[in-house]
Amino acid sequence: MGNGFSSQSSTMPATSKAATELVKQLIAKNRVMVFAKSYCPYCHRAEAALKERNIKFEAMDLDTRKEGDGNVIQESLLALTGQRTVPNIFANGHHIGGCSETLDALANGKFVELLEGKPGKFAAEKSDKGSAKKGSDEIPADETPTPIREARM
Ligand SMILES: N[C@@H](CCC(=O)N[C@@H](CS)C(=O)NCC(=O)O)C(=O)O
Repeated sequence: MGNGFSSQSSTMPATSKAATELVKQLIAKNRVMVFAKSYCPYCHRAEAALKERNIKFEAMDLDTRKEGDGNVIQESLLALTGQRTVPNIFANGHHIGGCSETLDALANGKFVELLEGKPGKFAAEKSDKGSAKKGSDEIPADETPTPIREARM
């Protein structure tokens, strides 16, 4: 008790649980979510490609988090997706991959197809905090957690 994460039966540390929950929320609540690092050229390239196509996205730089939990978040991303590197990009709840996969998916139409199609498993895993709007899979924008930065450039 005390930190809101106690009494879980899993062996995962509380901090990892919190990070995993945050990651899932961000993926579920943002049509396009980019986990990045501020100095990462692959991240800059992928974000530029999204911008070029007027695809709006949210991004989080793991290396500049005031909370200092970037490494834990990166571990959570690895556990969820099998991918450790950044950028780690999601569209409509689907894991796209890194920069290369994103550029490929943008070029061959798969990205937009996933974006506009059925929500992926990460969207479906959004936590139910009791504020679900009836009959809607849309995620209320006002529930987006805070630590998101504006798109670069
Ligand atoms: N092939 C990957 C390369 C991505 C990559 O190497 N990213 C570096 C940062 S620039 C990375 O994540 N390194 C490991 C780390 O920062 O923990 C892609 O296309 O996204």
